Amino acid sequence: MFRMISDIGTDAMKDEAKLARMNTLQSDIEGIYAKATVSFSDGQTLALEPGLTQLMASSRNYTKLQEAWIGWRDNTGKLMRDKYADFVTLSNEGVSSLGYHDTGEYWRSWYESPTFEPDLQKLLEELKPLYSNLHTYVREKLMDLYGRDKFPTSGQIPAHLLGNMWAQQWNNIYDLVIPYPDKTSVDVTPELKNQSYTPLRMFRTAEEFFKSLGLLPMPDRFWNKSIIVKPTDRKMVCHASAEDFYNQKDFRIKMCTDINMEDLVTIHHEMGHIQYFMQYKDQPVPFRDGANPGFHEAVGDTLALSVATPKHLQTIGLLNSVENDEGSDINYLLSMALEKIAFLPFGYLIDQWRWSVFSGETPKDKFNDKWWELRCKYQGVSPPVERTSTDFDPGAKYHIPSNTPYIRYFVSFVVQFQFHKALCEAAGQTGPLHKCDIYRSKEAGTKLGDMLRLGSSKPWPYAMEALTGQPNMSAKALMDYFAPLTAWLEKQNAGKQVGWQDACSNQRHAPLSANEQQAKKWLTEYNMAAQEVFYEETEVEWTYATNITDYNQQKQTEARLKLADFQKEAAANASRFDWKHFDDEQVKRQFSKISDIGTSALTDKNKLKKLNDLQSEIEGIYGKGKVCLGGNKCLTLDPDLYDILTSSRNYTELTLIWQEWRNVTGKKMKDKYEEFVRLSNEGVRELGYNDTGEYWRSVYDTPTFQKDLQKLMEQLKPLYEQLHAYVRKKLKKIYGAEHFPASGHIPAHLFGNMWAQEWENLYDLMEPYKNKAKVDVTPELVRQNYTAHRMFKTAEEFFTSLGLKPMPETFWNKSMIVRPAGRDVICHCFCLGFL
Ligand code: KAF
Ligand code: ZN
Repeated sequence: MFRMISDIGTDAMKDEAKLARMNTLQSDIEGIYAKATVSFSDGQTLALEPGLTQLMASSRNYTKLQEAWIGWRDNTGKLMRDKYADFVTLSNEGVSSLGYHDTGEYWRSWYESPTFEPDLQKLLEELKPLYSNLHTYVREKLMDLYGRDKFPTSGQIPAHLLGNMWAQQWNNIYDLVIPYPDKTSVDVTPELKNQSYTPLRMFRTAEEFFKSLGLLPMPDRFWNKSIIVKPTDRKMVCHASAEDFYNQKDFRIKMCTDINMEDLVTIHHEMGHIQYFMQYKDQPVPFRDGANPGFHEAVGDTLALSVATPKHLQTIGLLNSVENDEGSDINYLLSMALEKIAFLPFGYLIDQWRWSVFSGETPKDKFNDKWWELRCKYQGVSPPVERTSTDFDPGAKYHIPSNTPYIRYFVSFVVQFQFHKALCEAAGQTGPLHKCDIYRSKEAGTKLGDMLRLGSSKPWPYAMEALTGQPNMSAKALMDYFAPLTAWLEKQNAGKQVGWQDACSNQRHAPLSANEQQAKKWLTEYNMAAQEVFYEETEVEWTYATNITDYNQQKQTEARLKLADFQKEAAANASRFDWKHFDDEQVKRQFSKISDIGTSALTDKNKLKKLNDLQSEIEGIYGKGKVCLGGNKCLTLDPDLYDILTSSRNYTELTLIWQEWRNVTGKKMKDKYEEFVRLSNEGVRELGYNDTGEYWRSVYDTPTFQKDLQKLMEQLKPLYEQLHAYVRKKLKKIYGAEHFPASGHIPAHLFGNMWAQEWENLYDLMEPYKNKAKVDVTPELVRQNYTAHRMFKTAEEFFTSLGLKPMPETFWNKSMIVRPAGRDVICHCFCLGFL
């Protein structure tokens, strides 16, 4: 095939003998791949298609899969390693006469972009979080199935467990990872078999989709000359391909079609190539090519994104019922992610490897090491058995022996979502991207056809702009498409170690003890039950705090006791497990938290009840505290006393309310508090803590916690002292020096705050520069008639501006943000998370 007339690649080789030698090597190598089979220990022999491919897709037998995986590599890559090394040398020599440093540089030149490599790297980085989350979710499921002792401690997934010989797409293990097994799943393979689909009917189905967009039908010659089933009488390279014979009428596909969903997608892929050939056939020969190689790969895949939607599959009679709910949606998106997201690092790394081989950075004896370095790092997959430098695992993938560049597929998997989005817009589809089906949209077809007809007559950004309205590659459309799944996966992976280390490790996880296995099960049950108990308790706390009555207090005490009982029982159950020796750190940590139940540990039920009663009573005293200054008006803390503290500068008045507040709260609870302390300490001593303070400090997990705090205090003290002295001087002027003790202290009631804990209410008295800008916005809030609700909304807007989550509906419906009339409430703001 010609690219551009003068850009003839390795054909530029001056030395005819070398050119011939190179071509021989190339066909030898491809021959090794095409003829390879694997013979199993049970006597069975399988070719890649369909036998090994089906086995990798459907077997769940660890050793059988491993046998297939090793056998395929022994009989392909390993046998071609020497020839491949020679081939690389000759290939580089060929392109050097065109002025390229090596074959990798030559291949990259087709993209006509000086920033091609960093651009790809950036795309991959954007996509990595989504891939990592998918990887972690899948790994967890596979660990449950095959046992964690099969998995390296470095976090990768053994490469033979992902339903595909190269672990490049994971859709064949969909059945092992279905999010909602009871909801719609879109694997139409059984239905294709059920309806006795033939390869021809699958091809006709694909063609019909192209035609429905007003694109070109496959010509008669295509149907007569294409090979769409594996010939039985001869060997053939089964890897699917599409051929342009450059005579404007001969276009063919060669494919060993199997009756399944995956091959239905591949047919669309290959037909996309044919459609491109036909659209640009009237261009001069040098322009009969894709805008770039990635575009060529993306055409059929773009259409297949519509074809795969449940709605479309239903339209063409391959799916019976389509449910429209979140579970079915997630099922679908996950299946698409196994096909599209799983592929991305694979698509990226193949040519990272090959470019480094062509450039000489990776010499022959490091071929395989480099390969696994990239596989471990980018894909997070590991070899199931140790590999050596005589292995040549890249050669087990068709595109290495056939010398087909691979970065085009990475490009394709990104741009096909950009194309899909643009075509969906042209088709007037407004829903989410993953539900869009452009079937029968002539507008979409016209837009696509116009772009395809350009061939390679213009640099690819021009074609990109013609279709999508902007000239760049971007991951945004893909991320948008998968957005609902991204959120869902993050939730599934909460508390799990997401990702893996760069390098693979030979060390495997210890097998889960029966004890740890049971513990994991128990933990799942605990989490479900705990969520309910916590919810109930929180609801009761809320009711009391927002309506302090004796009845509600009674209810609160009961709920607290119930929760304590639950925690005590859970802790007792947890102690039956040997959790301190578990392998899974996350499980260990959960057990440690479940066992750490604080005062609920009190074994004596009466004491526990007493402790809770005291706590409620104490809180009640505080909540009901009012200052009555003669007359009949009694003042609440919030807002009455706060208002006075904020504005009054009357020494006597301030003294009075300061003192009264302490009389009606602290003083009244002193005896109860003493008893409370005693019981609380008794509780945590049952857990081995000396006292409640020690227990509270334990949550910081820091042995030097108190010392650290002390050091911080010392560091902060000079600044505090300066502030203190400044404020003291000003306050003395206002209230008279006679109120200030000689020791240098400031009377605690003069700070505009009941506890002198914050002093911002003194700002107007302290202001250093009277006529400079002030940042107290209170007057402005009042002037603009701000409501509590508007203030909350203002705050929320800041969070969302950072891309953080908005407050949910229930937050706005159920929160209490102003003091209600006619009942006592605890106004000290507090947040309850209802689980
Ligand atoms: C793509 C899509 C879905 C899954 C996986 C892929 C990546 C890749 C793979 O690893 O299977 N897909 C293919 O290899 C599909 C075959 C092809 O259509 O890309 C084919 C590869 C090939 C075969 C023989 C010689 C050269 C290339 N490409 C073409 O037939 C082709 C491409 C561009 C122009 C003309 C023909
Ligand atoms: Zn292709």
